[in-house]
Amino acid sequence: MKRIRDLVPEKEADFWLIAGDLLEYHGGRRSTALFLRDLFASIAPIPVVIAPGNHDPWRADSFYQTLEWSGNVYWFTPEWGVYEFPEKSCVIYGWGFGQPHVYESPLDTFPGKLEGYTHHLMVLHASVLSNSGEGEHHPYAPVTLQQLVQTGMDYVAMGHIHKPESFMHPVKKQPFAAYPGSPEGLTSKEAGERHVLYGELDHDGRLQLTAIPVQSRKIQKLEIKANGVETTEQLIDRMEQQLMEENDSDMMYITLIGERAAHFQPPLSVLQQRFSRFFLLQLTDQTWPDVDEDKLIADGGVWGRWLSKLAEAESRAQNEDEREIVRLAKQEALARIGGTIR
Ligand SMILES: [Mn+2]
Repeated sequence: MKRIRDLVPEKEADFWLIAGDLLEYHGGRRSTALFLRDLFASIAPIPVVIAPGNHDPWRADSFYQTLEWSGNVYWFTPEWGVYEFPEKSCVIYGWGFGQPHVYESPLDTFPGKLEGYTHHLMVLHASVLSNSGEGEHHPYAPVTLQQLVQTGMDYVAMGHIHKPESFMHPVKKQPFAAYPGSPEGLTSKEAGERHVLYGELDHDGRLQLTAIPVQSRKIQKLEIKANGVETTEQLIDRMEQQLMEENDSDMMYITLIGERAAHFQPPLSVLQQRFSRFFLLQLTDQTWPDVDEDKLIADGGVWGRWLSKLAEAESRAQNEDEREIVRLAKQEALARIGGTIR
């Protein structure tokens, strides 16, 4: 949040638009809200314009209403709001959640644009419905792209979806609405750089949107091949080489893959300690041992019979899904068999 705040004077931004889910109504701490209050006050008089979302609805007992915020902080509420900035010939429209669950389109009640201004911006926490009809079953505050276009905005700053996405205006052929995505990765699905969007709107309504990375740490998903590895030291060497350039501050989700020596099982707790320099390290072992299947089957022991049965299952498989299940079962079986080989 501080890095985002610092961008405001650095870019000489006219407005800081925040499209909701800024903090949690349930479990959000007063100290977090006070931190935000001070942060927003520190850039006064530059306006900070906030549209509450489903996690931070505009409720009488929310920090938005119980704390005193500096005069440069503007709120939207479940009634459509309009803030006029005549010195910039700009109007900012917005709507906010009043409670966590809203299944209607807020744009159904949009009162329309004001006359006499050059620039029209909107801040909105909503779900843009995809044309394919995919996505959540009961999306919060569902809006269509068509509805957004009809508002006639130059730009709609959107929140709710953690994955960055921008929407092209069908006539102007330029982005006119966008989700910046979460500025910090929240789960392992939100890997890599995380951004805020910096927008420049010129007098003819041309919009330039730039994604600026702001994350404190990156979530990184990596695969490391353990092919041919026979000792812990060999594996550590290989991991060191691959992780050499990675930042300590990052969160590493590493999957070990490949066919390794049957007698060698990667010692995850040792590796965990060895690479404890990372802020977080989560190791998953998906290697499989180089078991000599033909020999085991020829020997006729219990392992051989297990593998024969899996081979039968594979030949009986009716389609690719079934074959995939057998392959996964075989990998699992080989891993267990490998664990017993000296
Ligand atoms: Mn949300």
